[in-house]
Amino acid sequence: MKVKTLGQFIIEKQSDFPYAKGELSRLLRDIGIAAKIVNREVSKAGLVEILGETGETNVQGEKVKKLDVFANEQFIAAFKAGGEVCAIASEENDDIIPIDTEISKNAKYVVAMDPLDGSSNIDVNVSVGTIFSIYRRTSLSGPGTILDFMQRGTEQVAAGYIIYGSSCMLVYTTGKGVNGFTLDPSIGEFCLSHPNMRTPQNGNVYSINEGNYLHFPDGVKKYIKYCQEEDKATNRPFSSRYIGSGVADIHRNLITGGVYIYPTTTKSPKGKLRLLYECNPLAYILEQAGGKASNGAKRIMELDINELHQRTPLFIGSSQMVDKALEFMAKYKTEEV
Ligand code: P6P
Repeated sequence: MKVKTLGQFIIEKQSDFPYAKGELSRLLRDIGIAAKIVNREVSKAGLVEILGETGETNVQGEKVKKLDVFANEQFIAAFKAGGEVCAIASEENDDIIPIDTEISKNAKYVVAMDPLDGSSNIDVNVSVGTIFSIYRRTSLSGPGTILDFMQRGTEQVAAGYIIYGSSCMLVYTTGKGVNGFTLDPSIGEFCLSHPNMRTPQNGNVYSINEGNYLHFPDGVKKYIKYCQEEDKATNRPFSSRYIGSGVADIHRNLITGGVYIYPTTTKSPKGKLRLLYECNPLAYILEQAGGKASNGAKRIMELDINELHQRTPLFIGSSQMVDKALEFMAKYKTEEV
């Protein structure tokens, strides 16, 4: 089979955007380069020097693992070197990172990212991932500002994730479908392995941390019981699959069909996942693959955003499964989401 690298694919698809003069293409290539470097370190994570914790905690109050810091630094360095980005928002940084270098003075884009999602799984060799979201800047010139990030998910220019698992995959969309690339370590290139990814309209996998069951909204409790009932006509009971690494769960469900839910809990009364650099990019990908993403009442990509690390409940995956869960949420609604 003829191999098509990420670089070849990006250039080929550039004609989809006649107005673009290659900046987005270069930015996507910069992401691919940083992903290869992070993957190399993640695959060595079993070695001592980068395992364990820095002892610091990030803005989420979570213990920061060295690989988190490494991944954050690699992507920031790649974006700065590429010159296409005027500001970065990262899960690892309280505030935005404005970029004001000579080569970025005409930068058109801002990037929001979770550099290493699921990092609590690093030490136990479970897949982790990077999630990124790209917007056109709204500010006119100079370094970007926080207002450049206060845009609804529908304004995204591109979004994607890298999953560092049994193989390293880059999955992204620029609004014309979803394509998946697998890293071939023998040539150090991401190669097109999953062209035009479509998620099944239905599935029989549900992903949720049932340890929080007692504190879930009634609609979620009822949906979980629905998933567990015997009913051959609808392939129930469904299978429960929850890795604890959102990118891994959502990537599996994208391919096999399924639904991932992180609802409100007492510990996370607004949900745990972040709207800007987790939910919106994942929502863009799932919608472009024929799936759906909601906060339990509203389309994720239409939610207003007014703070960088804003959290939201997330129901994402096969459209018919998300719809079913939303039916239960509407029927047993207790408060405005
Ligand atoms: P819990 C990882 O921290 C994450 O943001 C998602 O990737 C993952 O699905 C979820 O949180 C796990 O959270 O509370 O179930 O351990």
